[in-house]
Amino acid sequence: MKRLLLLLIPALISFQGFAAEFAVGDLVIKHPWARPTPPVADAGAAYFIVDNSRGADDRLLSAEADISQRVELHTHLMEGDVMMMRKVDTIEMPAGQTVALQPGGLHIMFIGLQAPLVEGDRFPLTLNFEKAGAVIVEVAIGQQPNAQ
Ligand SMILES: [Cu+2]
Repeated sequence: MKRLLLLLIPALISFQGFAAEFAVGDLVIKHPWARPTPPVADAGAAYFIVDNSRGADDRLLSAEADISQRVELHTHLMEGDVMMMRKVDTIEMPAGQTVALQPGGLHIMFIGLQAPLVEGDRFPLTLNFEKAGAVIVEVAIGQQPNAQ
């Protein structure tokens, strides 16, 4: 029993250190984050960077989370003079490139939030890539990381 406890301690420490990078196949997903939402907000968004510098062409097919009724892939487009959000079917991850999901651009959209997104909280987000497969990343609710 004592031996088991000793083995568990390093795992707990590394969990508290919180890895802001998540790897799946040749992809590295960096700094998933979401803005806190006001108490009455119905929608929220998450952002991260995907480094595909080592891999072949891939694409993000969908995302899943249990914080909202729907999870969609979105981008921003200019329509006339107005910036509009639009649902997209997939997000391309070209070989040798780094793709940033960031405010004003590509993002993961949560529609029908079950509860407000609270600063300091985290939630799991499943990303389904066509080639690399599925990966669960931990989204940190707070301000945009400096690395972006
Ligand atoms: Cu959106």
